[in-house]
Amino acid sequence: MSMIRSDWMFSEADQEFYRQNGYRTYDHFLTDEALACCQREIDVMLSELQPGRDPADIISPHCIKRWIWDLANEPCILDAMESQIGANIVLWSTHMLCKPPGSGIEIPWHQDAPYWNVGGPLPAGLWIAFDAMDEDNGAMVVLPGWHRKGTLPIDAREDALFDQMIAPQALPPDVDSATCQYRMPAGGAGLHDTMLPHYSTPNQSRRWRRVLVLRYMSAEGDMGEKMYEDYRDGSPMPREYFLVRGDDVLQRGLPRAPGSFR
Ligand SMILES: O=C(O)CCC(=O)C(=O)O
Repeated sequence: MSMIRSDWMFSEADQEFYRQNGYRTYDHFLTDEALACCQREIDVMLSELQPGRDPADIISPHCIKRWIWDLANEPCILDAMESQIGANIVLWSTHMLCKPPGSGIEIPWHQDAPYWNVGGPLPAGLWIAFDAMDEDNGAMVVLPGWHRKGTLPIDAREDALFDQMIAPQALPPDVDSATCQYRMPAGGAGLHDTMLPHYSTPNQSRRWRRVLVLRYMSAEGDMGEKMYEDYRDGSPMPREYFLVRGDDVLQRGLPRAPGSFR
């Protein structure tokens, strides 16, 4: 049974809004049953964290957890990606971004694509909310329309995670009044352009803030290397590229699924 509501789609009107603004949010994306199931599964994941690992660390679990793989392969999600980049689609990353009550990292203003060591046509990142999101628990904030400004100058920082923060002078002087903050019930979602500037604050509420971002690309794109860590024991996990729809047009021998879940 699908985890996505049967009435969800990335309609022509949504696509037009997305092209203009660089994002599109939905209050209702996951079914109620899927939301409850995902919440339980995330609790399991949090209980499996390597001792000492911060629950706010970004983790990439699609080769570990079958349910995340299944979610990332939902046909209606792939349809939405296909409408942006064509029929040959690769899943190359998933990011779980949890912020426990009263904590969690601040993610500074950045654009996604310059970080990633991947190239070619990139569809929107799909940001799925497993908790209600608002200004109190560190929901994402975007700068509508700024996906069309190209790569913005960065303020290089020593910070290991986000060393490509957008230089403050590259943002509009009245940036706070030009932003849009994601606000949605648990089970909502948003699509954001990989060039759209965005940030998020720590979670100042007593509630959790748990999000999964799914990232896809065209099978014709450039596929660079990157190392991730298994959140359960810190063991290295090289990035893998999976052909989830269509053809391996450049005949790179792309697998269609992980051989097994770790
Ligand atoms: O969820 C957030 O707070 C930030 C997400 C993000 O930076 C991204 O999806 O690229």
